[in-house]
Amino acid sequence: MNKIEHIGIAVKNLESSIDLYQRLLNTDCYKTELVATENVNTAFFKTGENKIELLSATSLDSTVAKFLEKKGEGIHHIAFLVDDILVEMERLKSEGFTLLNDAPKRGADNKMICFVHPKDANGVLIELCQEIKWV
Ligand code: CMX
Repeated sequence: MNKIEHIGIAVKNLESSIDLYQRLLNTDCYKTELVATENVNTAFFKTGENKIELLSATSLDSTVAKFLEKKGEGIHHIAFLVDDILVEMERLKSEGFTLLNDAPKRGADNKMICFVHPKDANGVLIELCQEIKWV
């Protein structure tokens, strides 16, 4: 795996959290995006080379809504950039990790994504992501 691509933070109220993180990081949110397939609204910040993704739920059955109910607001996942998501998924499967999707799916910020179950990673939800290249 390559560098950490972003850290995802689950928040109850995206609008007020955008304002809070703008003041905290002293930088503007550069993008908001609805990811309908994941039932989340997202907002992205850049700090140097690093990215923060704020996530709020768009429905009660969203995985983020469940997370907020169980654990409250806070770090939801760590995303790693990979060169080839299919190769990395095969490697992790062969190492015995539980992948939460059989095939890469389209995530926020122009990425193909796949998740590793937090039970297999010391309680941390891991996301693999690969930039979608348009031809
Ligand atoms: N980080 C750490 N632990 C988590 C977690 C998270 N983000 N989400 C759930 N868990 C824990 C739960 O607390 C629970 O722990 P206990 O068994 O100790 O209570 C355990 O994982 C299983 O949770 P669950 O409630 O039984 O199952 P869920 O229905 O909540 O599903 C998970 C959990 C990880 C399988 C589901 O959240 C999932 O598929 N996540 C991947 C997709 C996703 O999170 N999408 C939103 C982000 C999209 C984006 O970034 O664009």
